[in-house]
Amino acid sequence: MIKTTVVPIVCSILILPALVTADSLAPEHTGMTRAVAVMHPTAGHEVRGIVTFTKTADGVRVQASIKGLTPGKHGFHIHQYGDCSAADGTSAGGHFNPHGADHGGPSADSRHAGDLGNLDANESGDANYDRVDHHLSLVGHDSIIGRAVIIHAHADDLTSQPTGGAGPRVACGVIGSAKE
Ligand SMILES: [Cu+2]
Repeated sequence: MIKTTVVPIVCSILILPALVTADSLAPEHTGMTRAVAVMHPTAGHEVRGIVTFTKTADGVRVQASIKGLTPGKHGFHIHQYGDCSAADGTSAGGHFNPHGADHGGPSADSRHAGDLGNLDANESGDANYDRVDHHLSLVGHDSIIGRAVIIHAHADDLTSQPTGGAGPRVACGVIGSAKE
């Protein structure tokens, strides 16, 4: 009688920690489904806002709400390094481009992973952006976590190499994991 109850208890004590460890290392638990970048102005600018990245069945939904822009289009990219320490934002490096592709627009077949196109600010300098992207990932080798979102002073022409001629950087924000 005693043995039959003790053995299962001992077994669960030994096996449970092993199961928990294996489970937490499983691929579905190492990923994340939401990320956020809080955009801060570079020196001499007043551009601020929030960019969120949400994993959906169809891709990663990118939503941005930005203020303080000049009216019109502004290049909007993910850059390689999550380093906004330089006053002009250049510490974020070039476009995030893990596959060595040419620069292009967001719907181009060949583009940098970080090529999100343009924000389009209204007369008040506000811009909203909402589209589902098929090149971005929140996990693995191509993960955008820990990289930076950059907003530029000028429009991205979507063709000039390697940056679309978007000019100086007016805001920078590091992409971090967010609550699901
Ligand atoms: Cu850029």
